Amino acid sequence: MKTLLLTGFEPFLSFTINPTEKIVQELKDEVVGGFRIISEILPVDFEKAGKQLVSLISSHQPDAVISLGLAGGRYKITPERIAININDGEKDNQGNVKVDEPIQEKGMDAYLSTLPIRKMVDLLKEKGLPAEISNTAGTYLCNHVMYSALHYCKEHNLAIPAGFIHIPASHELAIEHGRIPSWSHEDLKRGIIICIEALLAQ
Ligand code: PCA
Repeated sequence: MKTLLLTGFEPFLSFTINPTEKIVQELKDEVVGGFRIISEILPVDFEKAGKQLVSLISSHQPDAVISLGLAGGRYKITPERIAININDGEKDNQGNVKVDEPIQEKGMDAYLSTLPIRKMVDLLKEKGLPAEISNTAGTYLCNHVMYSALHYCKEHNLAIPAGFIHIPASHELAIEHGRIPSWSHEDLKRGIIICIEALLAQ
């Protein structure tokens, strides 16, 4: 059976819960859209996250890769269109601070997602969940891992769909955080299942 590597992130900054963790853990070993799900949680660490994702791709040789991250403050599920060759932003969980650094010294400036992002958004909306393509994954860890996966696939001629989806906060996180838009865990998880099913139509 085909496999799909699905990653989430640990909590970071003021977000005491990362809703991607629970989704990824609950989908572990499930079969979705014809893929058996391989689940992993990545650290919010500039030195480790990209390397860890790349080594998971290399050891599992999945047929598709989807990484998930929390975009606290967003209202919709947002498949990302593009990852840029920049590490920058707030400190990570190890206290590393990056300012305008390239992720790959000789890497391309940017990579476009190879996931069917338009199909994902159309399907999500068809099934009643708000979604739109995002044209920036930022410059923090989510952009970092998306760039790292796409760079690895390009360098190794791996023609598998790979990319990143940002999700809004869960109610559970919103209760702890304060003023932040949120979705139920069930809807977030259903949204991710729909995104995976969109790969079928490829
Ligand atoms: N979101 C952050 C990093 C980890 C996560 O879940 C981001 O958007 O970069």
